[in-house]
Amino acid sequence: MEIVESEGLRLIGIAPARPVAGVREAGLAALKEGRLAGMAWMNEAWIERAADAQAFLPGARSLIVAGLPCHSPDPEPGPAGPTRGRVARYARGRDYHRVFEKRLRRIARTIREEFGEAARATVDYGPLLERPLAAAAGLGWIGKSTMLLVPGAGPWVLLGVVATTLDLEPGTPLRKTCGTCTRCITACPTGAIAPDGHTVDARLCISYHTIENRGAVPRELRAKFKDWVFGCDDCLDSCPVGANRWETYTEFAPATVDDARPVLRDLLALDEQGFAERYRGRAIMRAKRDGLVRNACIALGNVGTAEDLPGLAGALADASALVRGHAAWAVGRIGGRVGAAAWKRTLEARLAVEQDPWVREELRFALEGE
Ligand code: B12
Ligand code: SF4
Ligand code: SF4
Repeated sequence: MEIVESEGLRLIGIAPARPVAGVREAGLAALKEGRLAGMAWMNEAWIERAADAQAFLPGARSLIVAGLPCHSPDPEPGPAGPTRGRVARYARGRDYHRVFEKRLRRIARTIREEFGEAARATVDYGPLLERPLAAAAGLGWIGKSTMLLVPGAGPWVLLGVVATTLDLEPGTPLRKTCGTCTRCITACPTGAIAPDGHTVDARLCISYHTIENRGAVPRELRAKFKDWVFGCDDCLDSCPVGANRWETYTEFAPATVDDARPVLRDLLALDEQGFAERYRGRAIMRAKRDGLVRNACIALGNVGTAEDLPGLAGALADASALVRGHAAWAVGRIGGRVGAAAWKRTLEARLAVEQDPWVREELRFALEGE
């Protein structure tokens, strides 16, 4: 696989381009039981296609599954300073979709040009369920967290696939399991991983809410989000597989402390233009400006201090109702913690002018408590 290795991809495996037994059914069950939450694009037709590589590339015989490592250590901002949030490790540098896709597309082009065979690449959003294919290729095994665990690297590997009509020797699935370990299940702050593992309920998952959810985050979940503002690595961080191996594709590593641990007040101050300037070319764009500022409000509600109240007071007047409602929640939470009296007056003043019924409800909740 010289063409693959020439792209700097070391973690590779080959799967036969056949559906993996049980995967279609597992995907449809997740949809039927509501575990895919509001990801409307993952409908029945998408799952049917994504479970069958023939729908992705008619006549495909082999799937080259590649992994890119993304385990960079946390930069430490120092003991004092403003309140900071946390970004999942995979999203701290350049958008992995772009970085990866470019390489996989070049591989597909080489296959077409040099071998005269068809080839098509995808990373993440293309219609292919990648983890079961990676397991079928022998790249790793699917852990109880539902992450693909690669020996030595653990869950810290991002996946991409090149489907081709080339006939390549497939790998052998590993005979490994998680054994009696249940660390990820215990570590998940919201109970999103099933008690026996192997399924994640996106409705409870911090990663889903901070990245994919375009609406309000259920109030009962917010306090469990800690300081996460984009994605969540708690189940990955708890995994003993690959835990001590810090290896990342250079472009995914944070260049500054702010890439990994953004100052939450700075996020509140972002307008559309500021957001685009700061996050262009990064996976964080997926959350959109209102989503990221909503997430910053939630994180501030959990870890913010009295010094964050003026920024949140500004967010109470944000153009986005989504932001205003979560800012109200955050003001109520910080106010309750620090006991400052002025926060109630801030909320009351906003309630006097607020028109949006949902934001009014959030303001009342913040004022009255549970
Ligand atoms: C939708 C999605 C999400 C959703 C739902 C996640 C979930 N667990 O279902 C949300 C937004 C919550 C999410 C979160 C994250 N995601 Co995501 N996500 C996806 C996406 C687009 C589809 C996954 C999917 O369809 N899930 C639905 C379930 C039903 O399918 P599945 O998990 O793929 O496979 C299951 C079944 O097929 C079944 N199965 C497999 N074989 C068999 C055999 C039998 C017999 C049976 C019965 C069942 C069965 O078990 C599998 C595991 O549960 C993939 C990319 C892709 N195209 O595949 C990335 C992907 C899975 N995500 C990825 C990442 C990195 C993450 C996060 C770590 C990001 C973060 N730090 O915040 C978290 C981790 C959360 C977690 N524990 O899974 C990586 C995972 C890499 C890896 N090493 O596993 C992927 C592959 C993207 C990529 N290209 O790298 N994600
Ligand atoms: S990403 Fe976070 S919330 Fe989602 S399953 Fe893992 S630990 Fe739980
Ligand atoms: S934490 Fe333990 S149970 Fe969870 S995926 Fe890792 S090895 Fe498996």
